[in-house]
Amino acid sequence: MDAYELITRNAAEVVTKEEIEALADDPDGKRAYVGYEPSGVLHIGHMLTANKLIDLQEAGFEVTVLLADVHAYLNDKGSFEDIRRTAERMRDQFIAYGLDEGRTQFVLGSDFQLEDDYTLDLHALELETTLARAERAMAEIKSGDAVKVSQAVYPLMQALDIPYLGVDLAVGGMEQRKVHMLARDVLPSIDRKPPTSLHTPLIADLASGVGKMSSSTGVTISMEDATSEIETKVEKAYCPPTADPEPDDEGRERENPVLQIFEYHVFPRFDRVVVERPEEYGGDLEYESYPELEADLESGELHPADAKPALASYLDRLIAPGREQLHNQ
Ligand code: IYR
Repeated sequence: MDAYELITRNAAEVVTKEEIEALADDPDGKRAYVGYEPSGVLHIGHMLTANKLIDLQEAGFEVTVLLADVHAYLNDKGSFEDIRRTAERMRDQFIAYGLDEGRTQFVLGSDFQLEDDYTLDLHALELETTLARAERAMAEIKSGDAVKVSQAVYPLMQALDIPYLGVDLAVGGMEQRKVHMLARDVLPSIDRKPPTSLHTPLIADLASGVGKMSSSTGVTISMEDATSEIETKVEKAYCPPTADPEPDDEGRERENPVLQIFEYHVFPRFDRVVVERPEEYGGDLEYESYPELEADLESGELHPADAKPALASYLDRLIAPGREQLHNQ
């Protein structure tokens, strides 16, 4: 796979294609980052962007993980002390998950976001941005219903992180895209260049296939889950024999989360996927790429009842090192 393909595989969106092509021409020493609000333990959402960081490391990039303690605080995630403690624990879980320890720089937001220059640049961005724009950027990030002043400061700080961390590429889930678009528009006003970004897809709710999977509203898979919990959650997952299900009774779009997890979590990390099946049902199936598995599910060759235990077993393998790490913490 060439560098451009590796950088962009499984991305829902890149901004812009030309800028990513330029990075892919000479990726060595380029730097990419993802920021995470420290909270709880790693879950499948963190793991999706981490998979992209692993792709980028393989393509030659240096990686920064921002443990965004100040952002979590602004988003009402708890006391600053608690958030800091959670951040320390997350670092070890990312390494256990597979980020290259020697080539991943972990930075706490509070290490640079409270400096004078940063604060003054932040105020300059505040002058350039309407409250309505900041609020729109936060629509899929903010917690709670009420709009607080902290939520208007939040996306501007996220924009400013990009030049302050000196990164060439900002990575995030699709829910981050409006913040990155705001950053593109507003950073030139303080003589910084508009950032290049890459957004990973959102995985649908496991049980219904509707909306997006979220630890606050539905079932998610986390590093805390025991093998048996993963098996049960996947067993109950929505998995019609198609990658393109019909909308539900209320007309809401649906996805097949089982296939999405195979595509975005399993195939990027395993060269070969084996679905075990008793001899009388045709014996084991082997796949070297996601489209082959999708085609077999759609044709009926692969039954959801066989695909699900295989998915649970690969997910278990992906989270086992992190689970171990948690037990040792
Ligand atoms: N908004 C992210 C957290 C975050 C991301 C980046 I990239 C930053 O520079 C700062 C914060 C979230 O929703 O978790």
